[in-house]
Amino acid sequence: MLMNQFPSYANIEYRMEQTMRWFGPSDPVSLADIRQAGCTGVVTALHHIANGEIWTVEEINARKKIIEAKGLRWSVVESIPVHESIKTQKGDFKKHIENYKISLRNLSTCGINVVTYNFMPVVDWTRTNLAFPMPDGSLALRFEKAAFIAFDLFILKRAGAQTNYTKEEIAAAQIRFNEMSTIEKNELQANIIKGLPGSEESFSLEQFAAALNTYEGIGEGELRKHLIYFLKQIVPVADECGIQLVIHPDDPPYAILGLPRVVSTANDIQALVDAVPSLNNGLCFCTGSFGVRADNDLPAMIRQFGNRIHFLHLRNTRRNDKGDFFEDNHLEGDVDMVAVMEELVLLMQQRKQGIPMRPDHGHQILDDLDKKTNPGYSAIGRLKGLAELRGLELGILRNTLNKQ
Ligand code: DNO
Repeated sequence: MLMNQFPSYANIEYRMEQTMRWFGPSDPVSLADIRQAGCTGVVTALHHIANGEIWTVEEINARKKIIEAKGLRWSVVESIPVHESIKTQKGDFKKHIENYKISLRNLSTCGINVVTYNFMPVVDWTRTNLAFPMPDGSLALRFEKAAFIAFDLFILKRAGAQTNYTKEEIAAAQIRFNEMSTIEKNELQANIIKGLPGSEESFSLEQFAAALNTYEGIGEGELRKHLIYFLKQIVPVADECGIQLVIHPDDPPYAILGLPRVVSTANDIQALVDAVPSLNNGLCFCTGSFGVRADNDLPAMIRQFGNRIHFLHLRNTRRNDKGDFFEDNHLEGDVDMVAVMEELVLLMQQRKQGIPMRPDHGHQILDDLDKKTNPGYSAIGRLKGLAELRGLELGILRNTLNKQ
């Protein structure tokens, strides 16, 4: 193919489907904003429906209509949350699994075929600081280990927490706690227990402690067993109605607060694949979550699980040797985004399919610094990430296709 015959980005057949997350009609970022960012699709959920309840065809169609009226498509559901009872296998968890199946069938009836979920106990994604200043004055999200441990030991005062940390970690947390103002302590607590955007749970400190206690006796082995049980129940339904289920990895990708986590590494994913091989037992490939661990080789993971990656979250993180990380610019940080994109371009050409992608999070920059935004989900920071990723993909595509 000659350079000057190269199709424009929009006309390339197998490439990422550009989407952004939208939190529904109350999101300060509008569907028009998302469209102007160059997206054709939206990632959203029926956040007003209580966790564990059925998503009816009427509710799904009503939301779909709003999206389509703005010239966009509802590409991916993120998320149908998994009720805590399913993770602990306590109480009426069987009823909640049945409800989940009905919601999947209803989504399929409405023509929506990719569904994201996670299996993190009690808390979804976790950060200690939602406004970490970058040298250029923009604000980023950050996870600071000493602050997190300080919350666990000195604010939550979780029984037995001392045994989860080394002496050095406890000492660092004590120093960090001593230097915190009351405002900072309150913010830290709220960031961890009030729920970040998209996590459907919000707790008081007492409720939080009680929720953690429901995991007594549930270690990694049990949690994995419960997840596989859940998959064995829902994947056949997904197969039947043509839904691609995609599990989101743990964020951060290791155990926190004494709770097990089982979706953090390639081995974790492989265990799920071995138990339930259907390709509808899929993966939301979140580079920001997996990328926090130096032992996760992201390009290799794309090669290993490529045929079941049905949704992409592209974002970068930068870690230090203390176990802290912050969310860096999309093309900077520990994730080699160029290598990741090269694998993804290859994968989509091989599969002859585009994969929906959303630029995951973004810094607060420019006008968004003065606006009330959902942490991580400001318009301009995400637009910047999206534009960079789209350009990177086009450059790689052009190179790859010109060689064919
Ligand atoms: C954070 C998000 C997560 C994700 C869920 C999926 O920004 O990526 O909240 O939506 O873990 O269930």
